[in-house]
Amino acid sequence: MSDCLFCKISKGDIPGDKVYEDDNVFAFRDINPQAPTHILICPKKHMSTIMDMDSEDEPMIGSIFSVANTLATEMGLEKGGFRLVLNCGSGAGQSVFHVHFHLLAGRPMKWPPG
Ligand code: DGP
Repeated sequence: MSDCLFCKISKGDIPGDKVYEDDNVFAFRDINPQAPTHILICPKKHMSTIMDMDSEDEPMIGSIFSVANTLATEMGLEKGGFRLVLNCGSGAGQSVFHVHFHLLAGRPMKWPPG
């Protein structure tokens, strides 16, 4: 989508500190980190929220979990634990309407999240 911030980062039209990219998924560091490690993992396909998903998107969403696994392994996050979070809708805190998972690590995590 031409006016989507994360689509622009995906295409390299605006800068993003990318840590992973393949044909379907990309990941980059959050501009406003909420933990020592804060990475956003996104599908390249533009979807505003997971409510736009259909069954053909299931493999791609599965790939996002594989990317989280890969990054957590590469960055040594498993021992300290990490959180994978998706906000759906402004009421849940979503501010950028391109599906993304937050990978957060490096500090104690509280439950339930605020
Ligand atoms: P959410 O609130 O769940 O929609 O998360 C959006 C995240 O996107 C938020 O943690 C801040 C981050 N963000 C917003 N604009 C930019 C940007 O231009 N670059 C990067 N790297 N992250 C951004």
